[in-house]
Amino acid sequence: DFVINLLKHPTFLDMSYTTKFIDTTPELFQFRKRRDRATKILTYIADISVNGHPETAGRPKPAAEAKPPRLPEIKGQVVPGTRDLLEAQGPKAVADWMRAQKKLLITDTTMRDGHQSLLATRMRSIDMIKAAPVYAANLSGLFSVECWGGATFDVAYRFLQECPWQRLRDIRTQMPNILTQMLLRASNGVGYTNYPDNVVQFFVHQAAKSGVDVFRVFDSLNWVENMRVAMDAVIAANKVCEGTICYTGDILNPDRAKYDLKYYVGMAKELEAAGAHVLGLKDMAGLLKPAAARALVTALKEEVGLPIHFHTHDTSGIAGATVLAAADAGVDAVDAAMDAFSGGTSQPCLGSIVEAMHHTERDTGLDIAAIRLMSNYWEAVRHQYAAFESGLESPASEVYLHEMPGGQFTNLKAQARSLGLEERWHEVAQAYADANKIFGDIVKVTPSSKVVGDMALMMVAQNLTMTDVLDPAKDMAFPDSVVDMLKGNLGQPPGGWPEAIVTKVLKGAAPSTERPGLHLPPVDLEETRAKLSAELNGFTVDDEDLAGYLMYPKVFLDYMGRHRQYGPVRTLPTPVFFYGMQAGNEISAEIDPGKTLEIRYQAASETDELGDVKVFFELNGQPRAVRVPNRA
Ligand code: BTN
Ligand code: 3PY
Ligand code: ZN
Repeated sequence: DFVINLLKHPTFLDMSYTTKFIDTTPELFQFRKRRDRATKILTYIADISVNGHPETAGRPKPAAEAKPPRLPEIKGQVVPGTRDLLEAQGPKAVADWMRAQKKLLITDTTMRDGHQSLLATRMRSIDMIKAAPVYAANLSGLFSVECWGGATFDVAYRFLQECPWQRLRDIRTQMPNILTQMLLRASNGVGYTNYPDNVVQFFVHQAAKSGVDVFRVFDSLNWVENMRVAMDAVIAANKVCEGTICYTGDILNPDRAKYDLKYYVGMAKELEAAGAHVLGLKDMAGLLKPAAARALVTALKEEVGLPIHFHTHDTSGIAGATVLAAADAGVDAVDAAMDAFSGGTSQPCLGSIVEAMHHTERDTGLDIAAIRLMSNYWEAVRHQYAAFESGLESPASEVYLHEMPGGQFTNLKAQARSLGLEERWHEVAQAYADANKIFGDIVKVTPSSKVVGDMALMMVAQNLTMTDVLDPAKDMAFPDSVVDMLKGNLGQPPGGWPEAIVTKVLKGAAPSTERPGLHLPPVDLEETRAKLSAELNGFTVDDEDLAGYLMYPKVFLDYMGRHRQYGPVRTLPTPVFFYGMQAGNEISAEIDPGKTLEIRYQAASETDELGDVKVFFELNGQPRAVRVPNRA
């Protein structure tokens, strides 16, 4: 098939090809004959074994002696948990129960923010799905497991070659008694831009159907007006709506009066009036200091009738103290990551919080031995992702200067590296703080944080100071994201955008101050489905696929293209997915419930005259060979 494609290709026929032709002409590999899924997976393994995975090239490798992750034993029956309460009595009953009981409730963030903040969001579904039944049996006292949303949606399709919806369904099935939780960027869905209202509604509806129980809904500028569509959709789905405040600044600092106690209490009341069941307090950068947490939680408990769920990051190294202060002040639930996925830009340490509360009024009731064993599993999982570690070595009080979200920190560092600015990281941190001032001191969280990051990188790369940027006489080209934000396309920050920078960036054009969704026409869902299906040669596009495509059209199509070529690679063990196999290795991959491929890697040929390598496998005891191009 390959040779036929090659011989018929116009570039080949007119002899204009170069040595790169085969590598740069993917249609040569589009064979008419449908290959079976086993062959596709073997092709993937062969390709990675011969060429390496593009994402791990040049990165640190897992230690040779690293042990495979071992799951803790299941202890006893699966007993009813928070999910059973939601199913039986609905979201209001969950909120009432949270307030009425004394324990400090715990959300485990390992499967979402933990790896998003430590491993560039690269944890694969298989490592989570295996853990889910152990959570159900041994950790049924958790309030929730955050395992979806944020950056995980995009990264699953884009980098992990797997379907985020399937991950959700599988976790849900394997862990039926604990609430699942997602992070939703309100009208920005799980993307970086405002979507039409009906797309947001469709997405929430599908997420609820596929298995999300608790939706933490936030807006990247804290604009409640821009949160209502998403919040209403969650409420309509009869799921828990956690209307969320993003915390920035410092309520104890009189020089940061824009975000003072009154501001947060006011926003909390707006969220309560908007119908939130739970009040989320999202400290995405880890800026809330212990004394401020005490004051803020106390005030919110007095002024608002909702249970409060606190989320923070340990970038500064003192998030544990903040959690304890919040607990003392009566916060109802807190987020933490399993020990092996905690600390640094991630959440504070779950096991240590449980220990700290033990034998106090607010004992969590969780089994510390079960937590330790679970964390041992996560520790071994983390070792498999050595390529994605950030190398951040210690806590950093610099976070109070730049205020970068934990989930952005390592990403921005990688972006700086790719621009040759890694040596100038501390300048980037300062420029990030300056860019924030230029925009009038805003909340920085996806997607507004990305805009501030883009601005900061431009300032450092072009040696621009804040004065340069604000100078009306000094002409410059701003990043697209900055232009878009100042046009009003992410919404309005408290007090509006500063006039001078808007005038300069928009060159006098008038910005919009209305809710972006007000002017985005609804998408015709059925027409989009039909077009997408046609583009995919008649593939049946279900609601999950459609919702994925609506969030990320190109990312989704690229995913589908690779899926056609490589098949269900999500079923491969993580080391094989990233590094392939070597002669003598043997693995199994369960491609459907009960249908398992036993794969043994035998040998690889020399590269032939077409530039291909032939790789020999044994598949369920039968010899199989596949041919892949050697791109090395
Ligand atoms: C990715 O693109 O990062 C994940 C999907 C895997 C794509 C495969 S990896 C082997 C082959 N070489 C490439 O450069 N892409 C495909
Ligand atoms: C996300 O939106 O992905 C975040 O983690 C924001 O904190
Ligand atoms: Zn977070």
